[in-house]
Amino acid sequence: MTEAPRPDVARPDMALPDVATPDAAAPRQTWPADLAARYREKGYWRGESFGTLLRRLAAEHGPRIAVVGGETRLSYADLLTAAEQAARGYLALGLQPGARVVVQLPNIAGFFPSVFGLFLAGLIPVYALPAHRRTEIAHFIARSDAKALVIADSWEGFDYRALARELRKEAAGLEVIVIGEAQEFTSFADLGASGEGASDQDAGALPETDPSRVAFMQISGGTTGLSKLIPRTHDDYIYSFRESAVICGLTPDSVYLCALPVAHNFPMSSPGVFGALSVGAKVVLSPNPAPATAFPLIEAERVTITGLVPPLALLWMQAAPGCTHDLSSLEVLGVGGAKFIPEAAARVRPTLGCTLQQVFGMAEGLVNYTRLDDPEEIIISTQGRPISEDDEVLVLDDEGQPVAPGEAGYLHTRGPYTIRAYHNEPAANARSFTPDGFYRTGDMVKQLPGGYLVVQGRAGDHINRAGEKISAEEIEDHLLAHPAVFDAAVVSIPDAFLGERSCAFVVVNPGAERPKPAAVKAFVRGRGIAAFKVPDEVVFVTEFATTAVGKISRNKLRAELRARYLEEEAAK
Ligand code: AMP
Ligand code: DBH
Repeated sequence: MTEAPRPDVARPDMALPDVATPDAAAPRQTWPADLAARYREKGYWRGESFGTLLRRLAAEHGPRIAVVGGETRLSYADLLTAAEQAARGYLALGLQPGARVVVQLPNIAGFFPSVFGLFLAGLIPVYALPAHRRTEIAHFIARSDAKALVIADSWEGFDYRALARELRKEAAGLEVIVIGEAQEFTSFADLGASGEGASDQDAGALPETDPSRVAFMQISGGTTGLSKLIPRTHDDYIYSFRESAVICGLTPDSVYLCALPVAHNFPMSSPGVFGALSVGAKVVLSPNPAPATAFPLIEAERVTITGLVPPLALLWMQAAPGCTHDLSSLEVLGVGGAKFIPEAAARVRPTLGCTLQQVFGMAEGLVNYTRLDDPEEIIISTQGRPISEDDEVLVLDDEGQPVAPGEAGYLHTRGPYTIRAYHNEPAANARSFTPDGFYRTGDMVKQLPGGYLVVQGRAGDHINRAGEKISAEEIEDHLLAHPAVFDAAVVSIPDAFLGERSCAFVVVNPGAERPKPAAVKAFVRGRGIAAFKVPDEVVFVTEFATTAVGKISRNKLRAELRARYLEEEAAK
């Protein structure tokens, strides 16, 4: 692997303006015309937007329950009414169709009316996670040129209004909309509440949306530097979750438990909350994924399907045997986000009494599933096969040549729901996409007969910590900001529970006093980033290896540090 150019972290808004469009920063996503025509012909892209989808669902399933979150139960009809009201409210605030709106919401029912409201208003959500903090949200706002932020008042002891106040210091015009107690900000509940009878006569006031345009932006876990924004169109994304719903056996009687953060691509779309809604099923939001929270919900709502990352699946398998809750309604457990080892996979059916479905996906597009009726051997030992027969998968060697069947190689892919470019990232785009439009996933896979993939590892330098991807480079940059730090390298260390944990190797400045590891961690956390990115371990070393020609590549350095650490651990 060649060393990637380091992005300019200090200037996240650096983008090439496009003079041809009025909104130069508007996200775009386009496929070559011949492929777009093919995807339409084959019925993948149906020309339905999220707004039209919700209207259709409300017409077909009106009184049925769509969303359960805490005490709130919304029918499909309720959801449409609330979303239309929100849409008018957003527009009344002066937000123009096409504008980006960062949405940072936990697993609460209000997620759905607020997001569908944005879709109906032609606004473009940018999904942040509840764990993100000042630095990350500021980056998303700057990179997307967002005009508004939608948050909850507070959640799990964190006050998101305080964060919004901080952000407003940098982005004075930022509109902040709060679900809950709004304080000085705009209350979501007041949006579009223009008095009795208003909704009927205003019903035609919402803009038309072109389904081939960008609907929202997801966040990439990021292999280098800061998270990149992933523009997904209505057509492509709706196809991915509509087909996922079929593959995952969803029917209107299904009940999907959203235990992972709803804004994450996996619980959002694989098949996720949108896949469930797309067939008229019921979505139940769990405030967190702990067995103590989720198990009572499974029993009370008769949950049939959910999705977890491997460490949580392990936790559930540990908790299930002794628990007093009736989990017998559970039919399918999707596990993905990181590699689920076969030994653990084999225990799912015996301990939880349901079918395991391995899910290997990425917010950039391609999603693979084991099929529910696959032989147990395939379910346990592979990460599934692609959704679509038009998902093109290449497994390539170091020279870019296809490997022999069954050999490990780099996974490249393109298809009807895999992006062709990140938003405003010329350097990353040149690196991550081939000239003929394949996405270089960075994953190492083996392809078995039938197209089943087995994930072997990956090429890039990120840490996959319980399904959360952490860019080594991003954390190294934060460490370098510490006055006592001369150099830093962050690597992944295999971890029995998390899959991987992060370890920061730090060289202290000559003359500086060596800080305590806890102080280094506190410093990184204090930089305003998500807690999951704070290094799990800090190891001080006297110097980093260099070669005769100067500094060795960071990838090599990280690999060496990791190898030395593992050797020392093994010798203990
Ligand atoms: P992101 O691009 O941030 O959405 O993260 C997607 C990445 O997560 C993939 O490219 C894989 O590296 C990893 N991943 C997702 N699901 C699995 C899985 N089932 N097994 C192994 N790795 C996975
Ligand atoms: O890890 C992921 O990003 C992921 C995992 C499973 C994903 O995006 C998905 C399914 O859609």
